[in-house]
Amino acid sequence: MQPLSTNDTVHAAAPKVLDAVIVGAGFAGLYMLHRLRGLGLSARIFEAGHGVGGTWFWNRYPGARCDVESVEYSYSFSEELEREWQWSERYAGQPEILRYLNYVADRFDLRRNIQFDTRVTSAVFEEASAVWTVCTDRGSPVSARFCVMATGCLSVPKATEYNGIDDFRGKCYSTATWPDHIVDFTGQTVGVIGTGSSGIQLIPIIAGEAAHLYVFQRTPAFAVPARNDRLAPSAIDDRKMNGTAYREQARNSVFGILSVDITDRSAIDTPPVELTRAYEERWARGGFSFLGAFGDLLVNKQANETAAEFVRAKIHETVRDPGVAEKLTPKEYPIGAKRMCLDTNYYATFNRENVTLVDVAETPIETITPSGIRTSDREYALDRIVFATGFDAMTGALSRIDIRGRNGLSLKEKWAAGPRAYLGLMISGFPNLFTITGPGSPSVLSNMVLSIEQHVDWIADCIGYIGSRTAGTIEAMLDAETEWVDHVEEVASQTIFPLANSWYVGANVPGKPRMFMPYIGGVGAYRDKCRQVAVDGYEGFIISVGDFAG
Ligand code: NA7
Repeated sequence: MQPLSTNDTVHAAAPKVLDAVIVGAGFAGLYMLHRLRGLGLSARIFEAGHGVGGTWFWNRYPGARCDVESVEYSYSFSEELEREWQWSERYAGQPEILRYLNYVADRFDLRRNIQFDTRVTSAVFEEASAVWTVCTDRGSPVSARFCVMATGCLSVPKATEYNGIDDFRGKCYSTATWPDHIVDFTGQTVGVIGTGSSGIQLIPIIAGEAAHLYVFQRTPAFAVPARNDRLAPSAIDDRKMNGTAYREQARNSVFGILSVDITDRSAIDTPPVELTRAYEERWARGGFSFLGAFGDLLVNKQANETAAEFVRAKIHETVRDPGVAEKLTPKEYPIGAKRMCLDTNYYATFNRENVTLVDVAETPIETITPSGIRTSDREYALDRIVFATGFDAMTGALSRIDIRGRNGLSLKEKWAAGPRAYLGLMISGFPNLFTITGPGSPSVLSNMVLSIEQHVDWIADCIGYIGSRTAGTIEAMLDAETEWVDHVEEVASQTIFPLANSWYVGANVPGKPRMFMPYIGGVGAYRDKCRQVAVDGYEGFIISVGDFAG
């Protein structure tokens, strides 16, 4: 491809056609920019925040921490970067991840092509010229041949479903848009709504500060110990010695996370004493390794129940009040079907005098009042309310942008019954538009950074290939897309994942069509499929070659 310009700067006054617009400056957008610049292309990132980091820029609530181990949840594309950066803990906290992404942005000189504080409002494909016109809330529209959505899977907080927030006299916070300063809960009476990963990380910390904390729980979560710690020197040395091999193994594994360490044993065929021993061993290890204890936990309900029972017993061992323990115990869905949480003092927090669990499945929240929260049986007077209520996952960020493909077709219309994409990478009817970790790819059921790198590399290679043909376009074929969407559904139906009302199926957002969005066929198998598609000349895609006007 002939680069239309190099060294694009965000202040360039003259309107022009960029090679690519990238939306979002998180893990995905930063690496995408680096790869495209490496191809000699002009690219610009638009980023709504005033810094890099994506979800790690916004989710700065106390206790925010990644649940995938730091040595795995990091880029592998640069050996120099791997050598230079040293993680301090087994699981990196949000501040450290944000420092890392800032370091990456500086290290690879990425900021000069990022326009911060700018939200993309629309992206429209102009058929005559085969370019995308991208509008933002700041400045003139920009045209680009390729449009890459690096918008994140968990980046749009779910809208609040309760009335009365504006009348609340205290202060409200959302974990997903936490202020950029320390929020002090000392002496306050606080309510936290939501007990997913964010709530579970935040609750023990607020409990340590607040005069009283009310936890409003709708669905209890399964949580296993995180066992976070400083990274031991031996672990650091081991990574230095064997890091490259570990990365390669991870790329060919099921989740892209080696520490899950899935065995091929079946829980069904294992005698009870051995089952308990295996679960105790994984419980002591900490993290998602718990779900790797047996190979059938995520595909067989009966096997899964043995792990669920083990965790239920642990909750009852930890929480002194049996009534509270019972309310904290999940019974309605298999363990892992909703994202399992990692516990650092979460269950134990309910032994504190200043913490009260409010079961809002039993007594639903009716409204926010000027002085607190009213449930069906009483009002709770509060100084602060924290919403840890989750995200419009996987599709939220895309549906907020008015994206229009061929014949003015809007993505919202196309996805009215649920998201449809080929390999989670491209959408039929939307040429030259790529979605990094889009629906139908392993994404949130994998190591996000590893999956991001795989998508970025595939997209960069594809753009290089298409770009070498004069002003060409690439677009998913409808048949290939349909076949892939059916395959994603079929694979999911053989697992326990669809059995919960989770955000994986869109069940957390009222009115969102129910559809299992991530691909659970395995990161390794998925990579092979993507690689083969490319090797076969982009099988399942239509490539148009030609001179378009403009
Ligand atoms: P999650 O996992 O979606 O958790 C949200 C929590 O908020 C969950 O317990 C929800 O209960 C609860 N919730 C949501 N809406 C309401 C309302 N209206 N009333 C009461 N409770 C509500 O989001 P997180 O931010 O914790 O974690 C998201 C991901 O980030 C996580 O999986 C990791 O991958 C990182 P529900 O289960 O819907 O009954």
